Amino acid sequence: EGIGPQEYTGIKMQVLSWSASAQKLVDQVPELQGRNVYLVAATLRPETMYGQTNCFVGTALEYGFFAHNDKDVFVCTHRAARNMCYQQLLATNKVNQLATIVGKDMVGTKVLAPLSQYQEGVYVLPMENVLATKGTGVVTSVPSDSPDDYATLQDLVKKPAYYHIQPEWVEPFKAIPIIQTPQYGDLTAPALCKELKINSQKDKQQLAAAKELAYKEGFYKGTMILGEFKGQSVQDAKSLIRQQMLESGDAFVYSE
Ligand code: A2H
Repeated sequence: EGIGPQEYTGIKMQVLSWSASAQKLVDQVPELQGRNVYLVAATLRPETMYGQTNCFVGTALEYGFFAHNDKDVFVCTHRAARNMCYQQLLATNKVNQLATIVGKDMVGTKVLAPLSQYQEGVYVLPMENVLATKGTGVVTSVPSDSPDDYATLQDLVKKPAYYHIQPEWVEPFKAIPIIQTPQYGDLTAPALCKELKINSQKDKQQLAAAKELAYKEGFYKGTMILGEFKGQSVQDAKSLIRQQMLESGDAFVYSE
């Protein structure tokens, strides 16, 4: 990692319907009744939000519920909430955790991913390599442009029972072409995973290489092929899309 703070875009993914286990927990917390709850994901690539197909949590990670204001509650790690407090993103000066939930209990929850082509909602799914020490612990998934996301989804499609998920939470949500590059066409991550023979999220070394290649090619040579900034370079579109999401209230600036 580089030195100095990393500036992320926090993406608010509103909960549309909880998984059965999460619903049970939420029902027991008076402070959560009548409020909008959002899983918040930290991303470095806001221009890819058109291609969101799901979001990922770590099954063993602990998440908290934290009030953002009177109406809205954020779900993220306690560590992220502490950072958010310092950045005046939460309702209180000190971290006030309203409830706790383990990642596996949120799997199967349906959330609204802003800008996604799947506006009826997408599912919360498990990822093995979600770090507790980075971002919010919630990762929004863009399999068209993120090799990690694509490889993880391939695992889930191949072994739904092993991962304790329903095939319907994954299979209908195909990768969406959103950015074109000279080298990899309009589905950069699938093309790179094929080229580097990546078959699983467990192929960590190849994934690190793929991540680097995807980022460079996408950022320096990519063109948007979907959405309001279609035809513009990724370099130009990135800040425009980010700004738009900040203004609409679908996103916020989050640093660490
Ligand atoms: B990125 P950096 Cl399309 N654990 O968003 C593991 N990965 C995490 C994480 C965590 N706790 N928190 C965030 N991330 C992911 C989009 C994306 C991302 C694309 C392509 C590449 C990419 C959609 N997923 O990241 O170590 C998030 O995934 C590759 C670098 O701080 C976030 O941006 O650089 C990125 O890693 C932040 O990683």
